[in-house]
Amino acid sequence: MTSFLGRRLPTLGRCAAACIVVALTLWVALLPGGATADTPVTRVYVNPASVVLPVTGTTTLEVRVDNVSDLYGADVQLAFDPTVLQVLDDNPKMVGVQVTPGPLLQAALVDDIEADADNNLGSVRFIRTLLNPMPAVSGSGVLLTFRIEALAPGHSPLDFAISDLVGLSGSDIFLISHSTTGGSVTVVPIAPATVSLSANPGALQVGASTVLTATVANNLGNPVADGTAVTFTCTNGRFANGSTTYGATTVSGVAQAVFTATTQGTATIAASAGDASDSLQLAISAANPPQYTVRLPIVARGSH
Ligand SMILES: [Ca+2]
Repeated sequence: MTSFLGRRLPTLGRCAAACIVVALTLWVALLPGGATADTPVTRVYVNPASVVLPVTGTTTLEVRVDNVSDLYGADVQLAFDPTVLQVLDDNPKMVGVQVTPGPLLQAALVDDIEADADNNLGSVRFIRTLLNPMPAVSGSGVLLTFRIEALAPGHSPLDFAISDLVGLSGSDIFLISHSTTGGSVTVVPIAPATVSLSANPGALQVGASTVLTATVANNLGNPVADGTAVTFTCTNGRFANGSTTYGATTVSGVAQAVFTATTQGTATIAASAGDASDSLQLAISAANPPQYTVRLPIVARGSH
């Protein structure tokens, strides 16, 4: 992929950067892929490499550069799945979604060509160069940081679409050979944290039915996602499927089941979702005795 740094720098029009620009453009053209014969000891990677977040969870990721020598500019692009996560804005005062430069490529004179994210395309782009007469930097450090929020369960890679490091040594400008290691984000559903079970009516006779309502909330106190599985169990009766176990799923955090009492006594009803559960007891009384209509024969008593 063509280096955006190489394409953009010539348009800057800054005298300080002019010599870098011309040489860089030539070097980018002469060194396709940035490969050199040197053994790569420099490393560009996402840290931490792997994170697991619940839906709505947030965390900060960084792009680090280790063991670099004479670094003068960088152009990196990370690709992610925008249906799984989004990048949060680090600078509300600017239009767009900004990421934050790290300390590695900091100096009194720098040019931030791009430091933002596109949450529609699923891209983070960071292009920055030091400006003459700032000296090149060597060592290890954070190139940029960005914050992410988990949107929906799934898995998103954080792959480097571009990772160009530009070095300056004396008057030589060159691409720095390095390895790149992307990252990954796994988003998991928020687990049910509480189940609250109720019955209406709360007492019944043998043969009568009651509606059981299980309200399931997550650890944030919000209704769990629609379709969360809830399992009802009972004694002294049966559910609408004729069994003592009934499976239902939530809508707006609520799942329901119909229980019919079959045996006088106390029925224990339970509902569970994930590791959360609740139970209640229902008093079941004997059915009313059947009502009979008795027709007595009418005996005519006549007079003689
Ligand atoms: Ca912004």
